[in-house]
Amino acid sequence: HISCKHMSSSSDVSTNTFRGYDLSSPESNLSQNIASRVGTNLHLQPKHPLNTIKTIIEDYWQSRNGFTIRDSMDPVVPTANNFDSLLIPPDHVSRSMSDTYYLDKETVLRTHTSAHQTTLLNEGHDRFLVTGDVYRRDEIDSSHYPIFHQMEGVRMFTDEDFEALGATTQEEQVKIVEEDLKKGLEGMARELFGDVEMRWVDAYFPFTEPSFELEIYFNDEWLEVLGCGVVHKDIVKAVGRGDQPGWAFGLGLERLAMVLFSIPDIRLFWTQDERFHRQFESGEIITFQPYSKYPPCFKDISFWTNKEEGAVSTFHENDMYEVVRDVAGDLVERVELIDEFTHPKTNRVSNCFRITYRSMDRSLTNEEIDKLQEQVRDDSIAKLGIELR
Ligand code: FA5
Ligand code: MG
Repeated sequence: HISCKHMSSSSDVSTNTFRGYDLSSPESNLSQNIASRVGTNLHLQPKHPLNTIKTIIEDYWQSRNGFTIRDSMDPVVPTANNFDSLLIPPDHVSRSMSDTYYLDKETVLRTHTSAHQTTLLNEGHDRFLVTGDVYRRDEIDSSHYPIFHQMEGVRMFTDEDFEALGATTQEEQVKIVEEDLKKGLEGMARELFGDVEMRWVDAYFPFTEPSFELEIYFNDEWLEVLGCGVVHKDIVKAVGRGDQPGWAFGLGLERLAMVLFSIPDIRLFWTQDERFHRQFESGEIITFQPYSKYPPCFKDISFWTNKEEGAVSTFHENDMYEVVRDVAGDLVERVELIDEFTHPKTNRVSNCFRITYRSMDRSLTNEEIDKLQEQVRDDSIAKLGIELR
């Protein structure tokens, strides 16, 4: 059962601070709504589906080689770890305030578990798995939530490994690392899903070369479940490993769990409803039986953004999603941009967003929804510099 652990987190609404960081500062874009969730650690709650899937994957890798397991590393990290040490360029979109939660200029909520790669390599670990909550400002729908969970795996190779494998040239070694990575991850996917169809897709990450994504065919669709590759040689050098290659992967636990347990909405991982948690008590892979859904309620909001042709635009859709999130929390199911047009004379840009309100656990009253919508309208004016139409 989910405790209210996050109530005791170090966010303080009255001073709008979090662990001493001033969230009202222009250097921060973190809301109390998100800050108060840090430390919930769904992946550590026994029998929670995220914990179950984490355990299956850890057991799989443990049985192949001894991996160091870390699952409680602090999600508050320096930008140096989340971006710089991974060779993510200074102008990369993932660094922008519309995508990432900043506490101050040089401190973020990690956007991926790769943030811990160089720390652990510098500590001397050769094989490790890191699981944790990651944070991204993003759209709102059934498969996107601002907090989700990743598992990172890294395995570095040594001279002895290559001698045993008979690889001498750098090229042969990289090939062997790549094959070991793919074989290991295919085995993991089979462990989870049985006999599934999968495919490798070439990908790009600044911190691996070459890079790949694994997709799994499920419910008539190809689903991207992880990114991976051979650790970039400049990172290997920077952590004092000379030119000995290794591999790394990062996978999304919710994505895998939604497929494995047939969980239809990502918000369900956060519910405290017994009708959800009772089904996972065995700690085994079961098919989730959805309980009755409460009716949705749709509300539209239209406004002139401050985007104008030729002017610097500061309005970003993710800011709108955040306003709705802060007001309605898990009572918002989806926010869609349903209409956008530019006024032919003034060049002003108009947006219309459709908000779907629905609780996972109960029926919402009209009064309650009207109040939420009114607050969304007020906060949009106050925080986004828009003009309601
Ligand atoms: C990364 O985060 C890289 N750090 C992964 C990596 C690690 C690559 C090590 C190479 C070496 P990406 O942003 O694609 O990559 O996310 C990795 C996985 O997290 C995805 O494949 C997906 O399973 C999951 N994921 C990404 N975004 C979301 C989201 N909004 N909601 C749920 N799961 C997500
Ligand atoms: Mg991706």
